[in-house]
Amino acid sequence: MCAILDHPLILSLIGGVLGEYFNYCGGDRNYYPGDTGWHPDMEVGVNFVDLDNDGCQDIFVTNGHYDNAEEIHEGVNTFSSYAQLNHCSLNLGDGTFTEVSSQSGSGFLINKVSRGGAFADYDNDGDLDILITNSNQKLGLLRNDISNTNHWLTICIIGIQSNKDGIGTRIKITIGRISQIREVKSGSSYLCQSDMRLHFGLGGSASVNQIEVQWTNGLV
Ligand SMILES: [Ca+2]
Ligand SMILES: [Ca+2]
Ligand SMILES: [Ca+2]
Repeated sequence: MCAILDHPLILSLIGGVLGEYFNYCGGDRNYYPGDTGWHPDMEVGVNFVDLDNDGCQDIFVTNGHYDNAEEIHEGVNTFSSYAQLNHCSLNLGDGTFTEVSSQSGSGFLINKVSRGGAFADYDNDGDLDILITNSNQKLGLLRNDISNTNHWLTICIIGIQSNKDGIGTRIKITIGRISQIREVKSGSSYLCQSDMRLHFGLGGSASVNQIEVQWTNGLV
């Protein structure tokens, strides 16, 4: 069974927009929103991240089979491959996604046994970049060159009464009638740690109307 189905957040979304994404998650075949066919992928790491700073969470998926290469070679699993391609779908903000992996550069054309994804703006140019962990293979670092004019906001939480890293702190920003919520986490994806600074895409807005901080001790 695919690990993502064990996550209560994913379960709550299956009946909604993302139901399309998880039509079949038996470990061998999946369908990416905006794409036209089934893929023999494992979806080991499913990550929600705003890669184009438009304020809508996109989906980045790391793929690589659990069955080892020898089992697949001997015919135990004849449908999938051990190494697989990773995938990215952009959120169009209207309840649909478009699958953009084939237009996203050479980093998406490499078959590896990927496990997890970590996200940080490592070059501090305002967009989130992607670090990919691969089983018994070198890491992958994908620099985000999407280069649009969207604005962004990055918030670093430092606790004084709550824990120093602010883990569990929830931030809500509001622009007009639209709000976004992020929570400081100490781990994400499979055995990965993303930047603990919270990153918000603001789209065309250069400012926000309100920032609300809900600390773990209850203070707001
Ligand atoms: Ca986005
Ligand atoms: Ca960047
Ligand atoms: Ca960039």
